[in-house]
Amino acid sequence: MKSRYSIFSLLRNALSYHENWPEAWRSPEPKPSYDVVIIGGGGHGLATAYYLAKEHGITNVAVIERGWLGGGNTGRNTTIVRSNYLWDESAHLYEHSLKLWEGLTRELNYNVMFSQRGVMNLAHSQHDLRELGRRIAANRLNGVDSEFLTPRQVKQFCPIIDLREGGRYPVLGASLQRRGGTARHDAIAWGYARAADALGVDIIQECPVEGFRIEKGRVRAVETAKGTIEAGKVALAVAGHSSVLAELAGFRLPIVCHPLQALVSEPVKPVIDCVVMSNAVHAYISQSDKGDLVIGAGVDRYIGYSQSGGLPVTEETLAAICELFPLFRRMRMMRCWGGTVDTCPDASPIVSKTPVEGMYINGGWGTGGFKSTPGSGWVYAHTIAHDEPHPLNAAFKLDRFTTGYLIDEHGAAAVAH
Ligand code: FAD
Ligand code: PYC
Repeated sequence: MKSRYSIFSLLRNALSYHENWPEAWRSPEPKPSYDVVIIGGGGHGLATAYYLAKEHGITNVAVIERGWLGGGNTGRNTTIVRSNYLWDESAHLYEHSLKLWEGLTRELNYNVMFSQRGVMNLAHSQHDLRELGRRIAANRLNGVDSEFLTPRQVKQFCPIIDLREGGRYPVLGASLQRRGGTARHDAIAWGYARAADALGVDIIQECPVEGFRIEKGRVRAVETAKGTIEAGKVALAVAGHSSVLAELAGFRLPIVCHPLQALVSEPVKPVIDCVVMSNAVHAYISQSDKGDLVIGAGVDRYIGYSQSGGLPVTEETLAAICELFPLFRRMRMMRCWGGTVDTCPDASPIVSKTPVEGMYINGGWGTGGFKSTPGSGWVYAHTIAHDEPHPLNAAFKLDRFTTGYLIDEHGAAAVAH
């Protein structure tokens, strides 16, 4: 790998007019059979493949993607990374992920542009203040960096925010996780894909999975647009399509899908060097290295599989952004898009075995699965390799919706839904 990506090859490629670049991963035809077939070539599926190969020596693995790598929510999100979740189970899982983020560029030898610029969550009411206060205390008990900012400290940390009295959304304080930040979403898919491919994983794009062969309660094969592929184990990592695939396998999930949308502005010089989120006003903002403002909304209340979202949500979000940041009122918006987020009743994910033997599910990350990509892949690989969850994901089982052991993270999700 070293010689392929040396400084000389970097120079050669830089001067090649973007022609004859080596492929970052192969595009093989599927083999008749694999030890593990992972369905879904988003960050979670690709990270799982990488950690299966790297941590568990399982390399006879295929990742089957119906479209292109990262074309789902991985390439559609606003890239916020943080670990300030309320309950111990979540804090440990997301913090494990954040620690992996901190070494990921080096681990993958791929610049994932992880920028720990700090994530601030605003409080606009006494209720918000109490929720943030409780969460900051819980975070600190779990060793997760988290601090409270007074309005004056909010202004110091983010000088362009408007805190004048009488605003529609008065800021009474904020939580700050300084180790939180943003990353490049495509890079996470490409980096894991290249590293998994180098370890022998087959990545197969434009290959929708259309069904399963299940015999005596055990999965034996997946039916795909490129034919039947036998599989020792099958791992779902299809985010907004989890329920669709589960139905094909004959079980139900407590997952509801909503459109979640985002938009970017025209690029401008650096003006905001942190991430600001406000659950209550359904808006969050950061600035990309290219200069665009990256703005996101709360979920659309309507259930659906739309990847575009709707104007009423965009209007509400931009109204809030303009109220909090009046200097953005004259900015032009360039593009908006949506993704399909798979939400569980407790706003926590499922990383678990399923009622079908040999089949596993990783889904329900809803509005917050980008930050967890490395950690999720890591624990999912362990679960598949050992046929048992790792202690970090033991609580995120499918049966918690019948045992009642829910992990309610609606507050920490920080995106209204
Ligand atoms: P995906 O990237 O969606 O990958 C699933 C893949 O499965 C897709 O590529 C899809 O094509 C494939 N697939 C589906 N059906 C089939 C089939 N039948 N056969 C084969 N392949 C199939 N999270 C954060 O932590 N921070 C954020 O700031 C953030 N912002 C967001 C903003 C928006 C607008 C959206 C939509 C989401 C946001 N999220 C955020 C959530 C985050 O994007 C997701 O939780 C995460 O990316 C899910 O990754 P994934 O790999 O599971 O899913
Ligand atoms: O989970 O931090 C998050 C998030 C931000 C925007 C969407 N999700």
